[in-house]
Amino acid sequence: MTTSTRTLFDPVTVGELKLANRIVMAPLTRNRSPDAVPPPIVATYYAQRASAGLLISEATAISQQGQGYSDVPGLYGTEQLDGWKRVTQAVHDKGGKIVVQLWHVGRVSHHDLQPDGGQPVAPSAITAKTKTVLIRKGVPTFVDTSAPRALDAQELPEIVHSFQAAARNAVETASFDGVEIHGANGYLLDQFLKSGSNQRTDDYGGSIENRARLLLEVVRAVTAAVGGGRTGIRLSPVTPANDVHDADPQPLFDYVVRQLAPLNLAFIHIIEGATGGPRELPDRPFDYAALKAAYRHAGGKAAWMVNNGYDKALAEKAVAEGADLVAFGRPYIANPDLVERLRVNAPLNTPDQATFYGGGAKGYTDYPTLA
Ligand code: 8OZ
Repeated sequence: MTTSTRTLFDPVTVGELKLANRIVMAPLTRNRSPDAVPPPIVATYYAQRASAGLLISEATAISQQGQGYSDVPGLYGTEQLDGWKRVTQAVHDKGGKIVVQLWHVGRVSHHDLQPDGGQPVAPSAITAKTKTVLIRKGVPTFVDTSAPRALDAQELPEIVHSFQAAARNAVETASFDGVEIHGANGYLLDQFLKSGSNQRTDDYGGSIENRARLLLEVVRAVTAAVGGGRTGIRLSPVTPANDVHDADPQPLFDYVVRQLAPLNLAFIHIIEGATGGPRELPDRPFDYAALKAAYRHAGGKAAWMVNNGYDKALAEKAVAEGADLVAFGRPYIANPDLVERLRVNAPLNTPDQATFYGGGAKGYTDYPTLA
């Protein structure tokens, strides 16, 4: 539950987490973790941003099968967990809170990144018209994703287990404050949800209930391991990211949030519109107020986190109208002291697109603070 004060800068309790303010650093893929291990500079980067009420880590693979881009971090090996431990320690030393985003990319991968060079996995054998990033000789290159194979239903419990094990390791071994399940942006769980990528005829395809089944199994397994109060989920009802599309998203997502209501999650994180793009899509209308109402009417008490294209004015309006948390993505790349800048209405540094994915300190830990 949240406190009754309603400004961006007030402390708020979210599940088990006591946050200093309502400003969240959104998950941002930066491709600076060779061999899936976050090196020390990653700790520096997150610690620089620790004044956010909550940091959500970049998407982090729960298994090698769940990996889809070069040099993104993982949570499935000892060295990976040690690397993350360095990050959580640095953030906690600055008084910050950090959750890790649990990621399985599904079909958004390349065979070079898969175990034994095999095909990526998906609900159905439909190739996504999208690109992934491979870093070749240090140069990030966008390449087509590889044709996936359809998962056998018998493989799904192992995937649920991988989410659960990653969550447990994240909290118990790497000392994260919690986890966010990546259910958005056209990755595995979103691929199952949406009719354009899920043409299964078994218990995991067809009806809304069936398409939502894997996501809900994952949420139940993760909350059983780390507690609902340390678990959030990110959803993107209408994003076209990674070539996902649903024929009728409103009843699908209303159903999903109603099912999430009894699980006592810490937060529900909604991407409004096209991820990193327009907040309104004329060909994909969606009623976010109705979504939130469906969740609250079903008894859901999690903090409601909104994201996509927010500036201070829009964020203040959202909070005044009942959003509990606002996640900022791109502004956090270039403004480690975003909370302070928003507080004093300071100008924001502009992020440099050329250094988003891959590389070292340049465009990563070298953005200036006000002081
Ligand atoms: C940008 C580049 C690579 C991955 C997402 C994890 O969209 C991502 C991502 C974003 O959720």
